[in-house]
Amino acid sequence: MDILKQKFHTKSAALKAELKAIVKEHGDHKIDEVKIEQLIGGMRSVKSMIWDTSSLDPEEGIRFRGYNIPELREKLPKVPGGKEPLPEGLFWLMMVGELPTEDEVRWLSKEWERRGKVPQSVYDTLDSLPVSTHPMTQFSIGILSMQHESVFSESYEEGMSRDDYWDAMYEDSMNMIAKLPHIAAYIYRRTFKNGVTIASKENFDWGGNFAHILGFDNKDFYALMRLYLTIHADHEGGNASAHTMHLVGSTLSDVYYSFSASMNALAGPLHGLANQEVIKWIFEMVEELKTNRPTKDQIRAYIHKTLDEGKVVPGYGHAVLRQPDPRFLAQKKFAEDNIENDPIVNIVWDLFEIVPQVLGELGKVKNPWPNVDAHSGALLVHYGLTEYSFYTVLFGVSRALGVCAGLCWDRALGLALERPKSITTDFLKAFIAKN
Ligand code: CMX
Repeated sequence: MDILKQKFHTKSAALKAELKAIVKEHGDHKIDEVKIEQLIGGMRSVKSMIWDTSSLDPEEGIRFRGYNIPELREKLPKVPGGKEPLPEGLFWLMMVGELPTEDEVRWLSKEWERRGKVPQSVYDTLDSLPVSTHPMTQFSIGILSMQHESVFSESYEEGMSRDDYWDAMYEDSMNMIAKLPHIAAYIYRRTFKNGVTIASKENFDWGGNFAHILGFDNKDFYALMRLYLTIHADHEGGNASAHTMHLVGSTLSDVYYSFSASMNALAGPLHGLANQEVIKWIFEMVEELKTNRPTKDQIRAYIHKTLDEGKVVPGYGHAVLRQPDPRFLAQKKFAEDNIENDPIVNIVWDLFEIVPQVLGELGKVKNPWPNVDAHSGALLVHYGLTEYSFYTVLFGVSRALGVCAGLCWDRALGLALERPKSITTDFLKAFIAKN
């Protein structure tokens, strides 16, 4: 058994026993109540699932196993001489709750390199789709087309014991994560670069190699990719892509079914697709104003126009956060450290000053601050990755780390089939009349 799997098994078996005892002793204690506004308003803040890999505080933002983003940037292993954390290290942390050593992270990079070969049938499936197919659709189909390789599904069919679910889920998760950059890069190159693909570098890290096979051989872009893949990985369990993974996986669907579904949730413009929408909206502004150095008054007027047309300002607002997203701030810091006077980055920074004022004046937006998607596109554009319909795929490759770690834990803890209770509007009206 490999070193990560061994540690995961020891830790998860202990927590499983603890949870069993908690249910036995405290199972009937209430932890939350549901208001009618939550029932109708997308279940905001209803405490209803276990998710240990990260947790989100409305004021402070995300912590991964207790570490915030500045702490991760400092403490996670890096490439020699590098400044940004390796996403492999974050996966290790989410899986076992401990910061990995340099050796452990190097082992994981090698392990994903070893498991990374994508079956030709996946590329053939992708090639059967029109190149105009949205990259997220291609990504979801590419993931699902690997399902026949699932160790979990095969073992289940052969009569696997419930005690072994975690083991098969670990194998599937490691295999799939290793392959995702290759599938994503293939989609990028077939869609935007005439199908000319680039061979992997040997003995390279997962994020650095992803940047390389996308076609961006620049050490700052490698660093950006490592940071990007780290900060997008997880945002506790209730967001749409994580919750979808958890829900679909709870039926004992394997990682390929679950993650393909998760990516279909990420593809919505109120969730991950917002990263494409932000840059599209900025490009449209630049085109309409015929300048990539608009004044603040011009930007303010453009925001008002967007709102007057009944649209949302992409990249702003959040269902849980009530402060600027630390993932936005981490990307801003990266730009401050590495990029000088880039017009699109400057627009993003001007928006950061103006949008919260405008949204605040509306009086209804609970969080007028930027989220992760408000900054990511400007950094990618700076390094030449301008094809914004691909951006959500990058988010998806990163999100796999958090939701796969989550799914391994779900199966290791023996969490149940998810099945909340729905009610009819007649039931609701009768309840109100009675109470
Ligand atoms: N622009 C305009 N109006 C906004 C807004 C924005 N960015 N954010 C919220 N509002 C509006 C809502 O549409 C809602 O209006 P109505 O009452 O007229 O329906 C009102 O403000 C209250 O909404 P809220 O409680 O503040 O926000 P929600 O929890 O309902 O929604 C979110 C959260 C993210 C869907 C919303 O802020 C939004 O649409 N933002 C733009 C899209 C975006 O950036 N999504 C990415 C989120 C991060 C991610 O998942 O990647």
